[in-house]
Amino acid sequence: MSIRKALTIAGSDSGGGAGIQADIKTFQELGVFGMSALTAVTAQNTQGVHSVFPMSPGELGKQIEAVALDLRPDAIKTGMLWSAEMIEEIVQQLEEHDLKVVIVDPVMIAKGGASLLNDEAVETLKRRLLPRAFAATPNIPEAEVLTGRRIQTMDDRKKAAEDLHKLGVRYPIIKGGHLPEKKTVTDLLFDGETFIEITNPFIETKHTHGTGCTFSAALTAQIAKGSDIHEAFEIAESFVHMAVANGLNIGSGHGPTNHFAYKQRSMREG
Ligand code: PXL
Repeated sequence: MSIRKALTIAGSDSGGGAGIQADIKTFQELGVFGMSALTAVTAQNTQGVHSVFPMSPGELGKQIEAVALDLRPDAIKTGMLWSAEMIEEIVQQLEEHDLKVVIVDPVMIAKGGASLLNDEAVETLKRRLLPRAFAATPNIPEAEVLTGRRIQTMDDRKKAAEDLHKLGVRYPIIKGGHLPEKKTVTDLLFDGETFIEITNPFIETKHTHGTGCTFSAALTAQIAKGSDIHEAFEIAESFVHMAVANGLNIGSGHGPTNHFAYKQRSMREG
C-alpha cells in the first residue's frame, strides 16, 4: 500500500513544540507523510510568543492549492487560523479541490496568553469550518467559547459535545486537561450516538507546550491511515500521554512534549 499523506494548515512555532512543527513530527512518528500550509509565522520559545507574522490569505490559499492539485492529502488538520479571512480562504480551497476529511483543532490562545485567533474569527469558524469538520478537538475553554456554555461537570461536557455535533462536527472530542479530576484527566468523544471517555493519569509537569496540536495531529495521522474514529482516538490519547510522561526537559519555560516516546515504546515492545 502506498504511503498515506496528511496536510496541516497551521502556524509555525519557531520553538518546535507546537504548531506545524508538532504536527509534522507527529505525522512522521506515526508513519504518515506530512505536508504544511502556513497561516502565520510565530517567533517563540518555551517562555512565550515574541511576535506573530500572519501570511496573506492569498498566499495561504496557494499553498493549499499546490498540495491539493498534486499530492492529494488523505486527511487535513487545521490549527492556528488567525483571522476570518484566512478561514474563508481555507473553506474556498476545501470546496474547490474537494478536500473532505478535515480535523479542526480550534486553537485560540497560546499557553502564555497570546491570542492565536481574532475574536471576530470565532463566528466564521463556527459557521464555515465546523460544519465541514470530520472531527474537532477543543479543550474546555475553547468548547465554552464555541458553544457559549459554561463547562464544569461531565454532563456539561456531554451537552457541549452534542452542541458541536449540531453545529456539524461529525465527531467532537472535548479534552479535559483544563479540568483535571484529582489524579486523572478524561477526554470525551461523541460519535453521534454514544459518549466514549478515555481517562489517563494526570501528569504533574510544566512541559505541556503543544499537547493540543500533538493530540490532534496524531488523530489526523490515524484517520489518514484508515483508522476509524474510535481507534484513532485511542492511539492519539496514547501518543500524547507518552509524549507528556516522557518529557524532554528542554527550555526554561513551558517545554515541548516528547514526540519520540510513542514510537520508541512500540519498537521496544515489538
Ligand atoms: O498550542 C497551540 C498553538 C498552535 N499553533 C501555534 C502555537 C501554539 C501555541 O503556542 O504557537 C503556532
